[in-house]
Amino acid sequence: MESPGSSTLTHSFVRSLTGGDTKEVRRWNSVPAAKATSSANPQIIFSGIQPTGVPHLGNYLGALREWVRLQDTAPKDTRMFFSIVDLHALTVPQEARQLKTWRREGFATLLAVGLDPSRATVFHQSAVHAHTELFWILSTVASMGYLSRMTQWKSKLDLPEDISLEDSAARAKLRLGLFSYPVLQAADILVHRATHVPVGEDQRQHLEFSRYTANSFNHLYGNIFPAPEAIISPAKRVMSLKEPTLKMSKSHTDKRSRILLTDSSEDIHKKVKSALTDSDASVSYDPVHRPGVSNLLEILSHFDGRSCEDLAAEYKSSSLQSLKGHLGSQISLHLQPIRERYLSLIADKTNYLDVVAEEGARTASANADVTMRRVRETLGL
Ligand code: AQP
Repeated sequence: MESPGSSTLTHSFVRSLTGGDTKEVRRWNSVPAAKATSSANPQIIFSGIQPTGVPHLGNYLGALREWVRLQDTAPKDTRMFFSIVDLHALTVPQEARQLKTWRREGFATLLAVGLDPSRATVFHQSAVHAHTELFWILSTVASMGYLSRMTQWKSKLDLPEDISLEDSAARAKLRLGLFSYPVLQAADILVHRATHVPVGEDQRQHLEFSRYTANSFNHLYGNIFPAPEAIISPAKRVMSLKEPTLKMSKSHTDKRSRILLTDSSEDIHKKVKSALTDSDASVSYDPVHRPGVSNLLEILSHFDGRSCEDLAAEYKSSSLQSLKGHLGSQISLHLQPIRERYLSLIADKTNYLDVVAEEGARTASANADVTMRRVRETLGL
């Protein structure tokens, strides 16, 4: 078992995670050197994605692409667990047949983007029962006050951010599962003794809650859990193509607001072409006053590697239309092999996806059981 807080990554590994972002590197380097990576103390990476629709470009740039980058660059003894977190999807009502399809499509997408089951464990959350057992145990230490201040339950219910649990509208709409969602997320992470969790910026608050809950448990019962560190992708928040002040999301009612990893080149071009910008036909990078065109530049920079300012300077003398055309081509080019792999995995008749999922669940269960044995013993169960 890793000692709590032992979470330093090597310098070059971190640089590759952050695309050379020195601020992030400094943050990593500020962790005490005495606890640096060694084979006696390997890192464990965990992350998940909800099967609430086909993953989109925001999920890809904010999470999935980073997972693959970690898989390909992490030290050999780093263990990795990536999950289709299907129990989380139940925090809003789901139609059973639709959820079943999305679970399978989500799983195929994780393999299509490049996760390699011989290197990373890929599994469905509901197939590993230790997640829900630890959820219950952590809920006995989780702070209600902290949960009530979190934003996700409010945004999912279309309630204002400053609403409190005392409000009658909140009490009428709120269900326990949606409210306690961050506790299950903490259990997902802690049951695997994860030291690092690669996510998009929107998950930072949940990661802080996981660290807080791990500390609360450790304080009461002794050092069981490492405090997990967030690895925030350089693509912190990819915005909606139709409402560029909101993040791109699977559940937005307008399908043209997101580019799916399975979209054809024609669909990608159409969606980028119809992206909402403003009345100014020129190109400049100004996220506050020009969120639409700035979002397009940001997406392009995540594929191109150049800064948004450099790209804006290049497109200053040409048109917004040519920026959109180039962006559509770049996205199509990058997503085409993913789409092809995805289509062949979904069409496969050999039960390959089921076999990988079963094997993943076995490996993840074995790892989670190590934690649960220790937790049960500590609690006297
Ligand atoms: N727009 C985004 N930009 C950057 N990262 C994003 N992520 C999601 N949207 C963006 C990251 O993707 C990972 C998986 O997210 P999720 O599916 O578990 O949940 P979510 O954040 O709630 O994603 P959606 O698409 O908005 O789903 P719905 O509509 O169902 O709520 C996470 O690491 C997340 O940060």
